[in-house]
Amino acid sequence: MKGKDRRNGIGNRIAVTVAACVAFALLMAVPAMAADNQGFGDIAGDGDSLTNSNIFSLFTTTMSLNKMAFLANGTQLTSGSTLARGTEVRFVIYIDNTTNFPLNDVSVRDVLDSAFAYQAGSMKVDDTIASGATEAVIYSTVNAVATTLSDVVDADVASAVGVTIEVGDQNVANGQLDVPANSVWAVLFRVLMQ
Ligand SMILES: [Ca+2]
Ligand SMILES: [Ca+2]
Repeated sequence: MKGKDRRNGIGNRIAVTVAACVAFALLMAVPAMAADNQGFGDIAGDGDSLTNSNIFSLFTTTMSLNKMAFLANGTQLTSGSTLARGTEVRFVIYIDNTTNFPLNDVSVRDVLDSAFAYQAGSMKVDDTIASGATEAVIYSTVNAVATTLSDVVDADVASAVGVTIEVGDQNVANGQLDVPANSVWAVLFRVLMQ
């Protein structure tokens, strides 16, 4: 179920940008695509005098942005749950970088519906978890981070201004967000249901 449910009736929206590309949250990872590259030529016009280069293959894959929600006691919520007004919810957005290379210059945006009141000073991030971790481990790790980021736009990677959570520097002048190779990056913030 992780991150695959788009039916968020309260209209909470996520957008992500990786480098120059903008994409909405994906249902699932796109299978890896292969691309081959090979050079060939000649010597004095004689192609037989110069063999073709080896074929160099590279693969691409699309990363997925995932969202989870938890109660303050750690109970994971399913999308569509009904909560009493005043309930604290901890949202977690994460990317599992399954590649052997870092993701450079990632940005994430989450515009909160008016039913969610962002709790000032509640933003935490973590990128220390190995790729493939369970959602329970991702939540418990980022929830246990002791240091919160500032809500203002400054040198750290995240901000919460009005109803808009911004991570990375594509839309505002936060610090740049890079996700290490073979690692999960996660952000957690708290809201109260209105
Ligand atoms: Ca900040
Ligand atoms: Ca950037």
